[in-house]
Amino acid sequence: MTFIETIKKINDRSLRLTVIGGGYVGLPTAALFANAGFHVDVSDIKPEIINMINTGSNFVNEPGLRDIVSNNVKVGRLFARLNNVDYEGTNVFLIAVQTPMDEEKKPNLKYLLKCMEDIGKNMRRDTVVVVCSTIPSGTMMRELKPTLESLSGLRADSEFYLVFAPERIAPGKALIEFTNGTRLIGGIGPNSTQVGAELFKTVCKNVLFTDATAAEVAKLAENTFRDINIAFANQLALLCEELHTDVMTVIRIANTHPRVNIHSPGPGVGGPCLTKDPYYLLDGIAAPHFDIITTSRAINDQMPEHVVTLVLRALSNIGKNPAKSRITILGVTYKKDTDDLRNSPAEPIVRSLVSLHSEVVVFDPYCINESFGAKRAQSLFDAVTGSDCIVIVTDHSDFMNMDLQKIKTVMKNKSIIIDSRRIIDPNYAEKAGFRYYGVGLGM
Ligand code: SAJ
Repeated sequence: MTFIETIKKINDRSLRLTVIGGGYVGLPTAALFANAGFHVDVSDIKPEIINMINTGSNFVNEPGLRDIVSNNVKVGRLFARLNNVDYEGTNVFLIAVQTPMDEEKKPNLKYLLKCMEDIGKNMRRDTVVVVCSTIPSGTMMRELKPTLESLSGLRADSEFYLVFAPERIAPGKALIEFTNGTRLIGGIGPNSTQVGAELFKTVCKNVLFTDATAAEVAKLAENTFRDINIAFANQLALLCEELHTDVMTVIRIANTHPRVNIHSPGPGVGGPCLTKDPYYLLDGIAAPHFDIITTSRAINDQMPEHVVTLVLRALSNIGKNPAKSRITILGVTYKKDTDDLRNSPAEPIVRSLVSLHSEVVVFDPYCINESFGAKRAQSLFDAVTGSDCIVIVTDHSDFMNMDLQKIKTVMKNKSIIIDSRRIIDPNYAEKAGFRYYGVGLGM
């Protein structure tokens, strides 16, 4: 097959795809390519993922995804296989396996390298290999290209194609961001970029041609930029608490400047990306003398403890003992209106309060199975009844318009709200009879 024939076969959908990893990134990827007309196999090491896909259900809670999965399974375009390494017949590999960070904050690429080994040993001429997993800068040229070349005996960019096409989808908006957002296509050479772009054009409205290393750095830079911006907002919040002013007012008025866009402070940064990508950006780079990146990580990582400090200060101001107080945590997920618990700042907040022997009760309408060692309530009213203090940890829509007057009637006297997300109007809370404390609100 020539380069031109590969492009033609993408456009007539006659290439067969295997997506390795059927999780948060792999499943939407597989579903959308199947929906675009390709035959797609998903390979995963977890039997529950295989069963869920093949029965037309799915575990990734993304609007619209279940229907696309089940429709394409029904018509036979999407199929999942357990740990499938029978790559006979696969023309395109899309790799979406996890690339987790270890305890020393170093990248663990063992799943990705295992994929490379399996693919490299089995691939033929004209195979297309696309890496979607997040990887440290330089991995494609330094590690993946030579590995595939030596295992296959083929030359990259002329005899097979190798592309880095990072995912940039936010949980809860995966399908819309996948199809409408700009997809970076970074080939290890011009032919790879061209083939990758042609492939992604079948599902994405906008593709951007670049090279593999630029795409790697850009992917990591996006999340690092966001983490640094949030760290700045958090530092401003702490500063405003000392200066007895309100960070929300400060940010709102500063953001009226046409070139300023300060993010929001909060209880800390969670999720799988912003907590990891800054370290991947720095991986393998000589430690710089001044480093805004790890400093920002440290600022964001201290925010859960700051929320606990606010709780203790608020209780102490009214003479209540934390060990004799009932504390209600609203929200356990790291992100609003999702069921995603990964690296949620709720976990250190809850565990710290439990360790102080407070009676901690959590309620999250999106996630009723996890409580990080605290009690679990089935409803908002169960959670607040008899409580001394409400701590808002996740900015779920459900918590934005709570009837505080009604809630106050079932709480203990001198009740407190700690609003780590600043989603409640302090005047409204105080009118309802609460003592209100917010991250970044100096009193
Ligand atoms: N957060 C704040 N203040 C803010 C914004 C967010 O405290 O102003 C917190 C959130 O509450 C959350 C954390 O930051 O705990 C991360 O949430 P997020 O919405 O910033 O991002 P993720 O991790 O869900 O998704 C990010 C996105 N990247 C960017 O927005 C640059 C997404 O587009 C990426 O696809 C995703 O990382 C990824 O997979 O890399």
